[in-house]
Amino acid sequence: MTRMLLGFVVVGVLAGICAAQFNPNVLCDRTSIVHLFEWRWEDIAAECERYLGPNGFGGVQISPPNENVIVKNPDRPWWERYQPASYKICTRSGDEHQFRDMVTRCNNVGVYIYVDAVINHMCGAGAGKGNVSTCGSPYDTIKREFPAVPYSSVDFNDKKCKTESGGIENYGDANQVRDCQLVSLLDLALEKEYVQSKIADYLNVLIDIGVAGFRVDAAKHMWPGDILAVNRKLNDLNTRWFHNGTQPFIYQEVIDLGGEALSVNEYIGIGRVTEFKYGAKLGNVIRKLNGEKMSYLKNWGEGWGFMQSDRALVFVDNHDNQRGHGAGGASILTFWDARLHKMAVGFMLAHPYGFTQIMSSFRWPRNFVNGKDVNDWVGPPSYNNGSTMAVTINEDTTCGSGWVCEHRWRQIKNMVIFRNVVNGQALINWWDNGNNQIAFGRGRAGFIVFNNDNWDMDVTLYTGLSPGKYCDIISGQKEGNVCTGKQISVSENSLANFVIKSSDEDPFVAIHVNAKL
Ligand code: QV4
Ligand code: CA
Repeated sequence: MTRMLLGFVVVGVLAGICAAQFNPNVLCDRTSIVHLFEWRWEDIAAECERYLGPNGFGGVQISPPNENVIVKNPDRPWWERYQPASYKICTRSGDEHQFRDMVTRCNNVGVYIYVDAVINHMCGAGAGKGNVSTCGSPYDTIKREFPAVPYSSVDFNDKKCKTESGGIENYGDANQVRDCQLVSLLDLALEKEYVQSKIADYLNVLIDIGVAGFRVDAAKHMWPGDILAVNRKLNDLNTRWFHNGTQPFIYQEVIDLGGEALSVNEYIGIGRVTEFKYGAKLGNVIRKLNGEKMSYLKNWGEGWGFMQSDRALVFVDNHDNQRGHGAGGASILTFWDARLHKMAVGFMLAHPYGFTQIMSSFRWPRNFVNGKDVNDWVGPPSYNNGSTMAVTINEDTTCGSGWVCEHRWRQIKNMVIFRNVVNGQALINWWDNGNNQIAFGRGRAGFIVFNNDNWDMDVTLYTGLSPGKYCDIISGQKEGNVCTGKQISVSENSLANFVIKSSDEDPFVAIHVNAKL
């Protein structure tokens, strides 16, 4: 209680200082987290130790760890995990023992765990009565009973919702958006102290195990005051890994592309908020849709109508909009458009705006019928019995078995490191050609150049870096005392020549002080 009151004071009085639930809680030389979508806890633990820790990743967003109903039609879709059956830690990703082991091992190498918290609703109304759930907990959606929590009919919003169908019919009505069912998912009465307590109990179990924060799923469908009430009940983080009095990082999923009955501004006092305009607009720019050009990125950030930087959680794509769910539509750049995706992620990680998240996906048999992907539901690589396949690692460090592992792509991994190296440095020395060739520096620590025009680029630019030879971390990287890709010479007066062909595999170049020969 006192802690939250304090939180209020901080928000009100010391605005601008990143405090409490706005702070991602990553180690101070780390600046990004990766969403290991649908990964097993065992694989995440191994990935923290063998890859994420050594390469400077700050943390992992995991898929919902609580028990969900098993959906058989279609066959085990990824989205069944957004249909809770109870708060037991028991899913296709693993059981509680494996979860604890993951959190401990990741925390021990300074890579923290962020839980996708599905607290707006339980499963869909159509699930019926049974115990076909990942841990066998029973449910009865007709009677609205979830005895393993327990929740009963009084804990749902059926009376509060005023639409005839019981579902959200009009997104222009904020009451419907909060009190009615999102795609028939049983909507919890979050204003009830009892419901808030049950949710807080669940989140506190996770906090005590050692997680560092939460993605609040479907936050737009909950009243800000109710989310705040849940936050007030949360414990401080486990002092085995975090400083005394550290609050969980909160980032709320609110899709606000403008023109809705509610806005992200209602949520930025509680914690960070997903800035969905970011990926949608960056996709337009890199795809050159609607006359957009990279030179227009000069005032990227608040200048584009985004929320304030220290409240924003940003990504190029997420698990929804990479497959046509949620918002953003056709402009979103995913691993399916690898070359443009890498440029977008490269730009995001070089630019100081927001707290950055990398998407790490699994491949699915995409199949467009009349413009819609009829396989948008397909779940993670799995065996016939429904269990999720292990992530395998190829000799060249990429992943196998259908796991895409964008975070292991050299260009992306190296840009995660770039962001760490230039952390806190201002964006300076902007240059552009009025079209799609741009360049900018981050203090005297790093410099990046893009050529998204259809012609070759050969320019000499002021980099701000000290003289010497640097390895381009996109076409290669520094290994020992050699560059495996392009090498860039910075002169006595900080100038460097950049040649980027429009046909280059990746038409951008990035250098930083830690990649100097
Ligand atoms: C369907 C119909 C309903 C009908 C119902 C009848 O759509 O109109 O009433 O059948 O039973 C799945 C199905 C969906 C089905 C629903 C209930 O896709 O067709 O309803 O289950 O059975 C994910 C998926 C959803 C999925 C849901 C639950 O994206 O397709 O629904 O999980 O399994 C908005 C929100 C935003 C949301 C985004 C997708 O503002 O909050 O849509 N994003 C988050 C998550 C997302 C998740 C949810 C919210 C729900 O990122 O992954 O939805 O937890 O923009
Ligand atoms: Ca709701």
